[in-house]
Amino acid sequence: MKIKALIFDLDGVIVDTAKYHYLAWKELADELGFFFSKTDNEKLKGVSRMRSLDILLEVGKVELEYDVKLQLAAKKNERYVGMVKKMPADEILPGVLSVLKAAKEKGYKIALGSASKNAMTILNQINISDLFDAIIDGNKVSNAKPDPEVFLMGANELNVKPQNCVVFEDAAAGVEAAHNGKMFCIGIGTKENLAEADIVIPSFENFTINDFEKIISR
Ligand code: B16
Ligand code: MG
Repeated sequence: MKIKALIFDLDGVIVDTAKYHYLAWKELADELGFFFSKTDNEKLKGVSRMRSLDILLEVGKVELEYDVKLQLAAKKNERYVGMVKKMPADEILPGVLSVLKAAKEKGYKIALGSASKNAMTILNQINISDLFDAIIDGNKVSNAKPDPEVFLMGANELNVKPQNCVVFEDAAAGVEAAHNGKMFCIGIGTKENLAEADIVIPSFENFTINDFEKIISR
């Protein structure tokens, strides 16, 4: 593999925003009168905002008109953004910053490939937007993961062929998206959750660019 670019998912890879998503969704479920558990929240990882709402409503067995759903999604997002904007910069996950910087120094191109429409807000909040050569987020794509659009758009903006890109993903839908785009995928998490990933690492903690190069030279 001649790897020239690294594409990072955001939520769950660079920063653990899942906990804020959970709090905001749970508040909505509480208001609608049902319990939304942390286990249920796992199903929302990597999934778009409106699809997340549909999953939440399925859990609560609640059926609503589309207009109402739009209002609820907006309400949840307002609460979520309120929390994210208070997030301190040191919430960037351990090891991520050093891998990003080392990759850049070694001449790899770096892109973000996230389903989130709030990606810019989050990157600015943790002061790392300057490290990316391309930022593809939920505002730019029309097809959610597992569609490969977000990663293919990233490769295209970087001017690198998909087969020369590696994707870092924490969600099964994202791993599938990377593979649908013919990209090698390093899962961040557990083998149980990310069985389809080419290799899984628990996190970037103690992970170096040399470890990365060993993986891609196999
Ligand atoms: P927003 P990622 C995804 O981000 C999250 O994993 C998912 O839980 C969320 O619903 C989605 O972004 C949309 O986020 O409501 O901020 O647009 O993992 O693809 O970086
Ligand atoms: Mg993610």
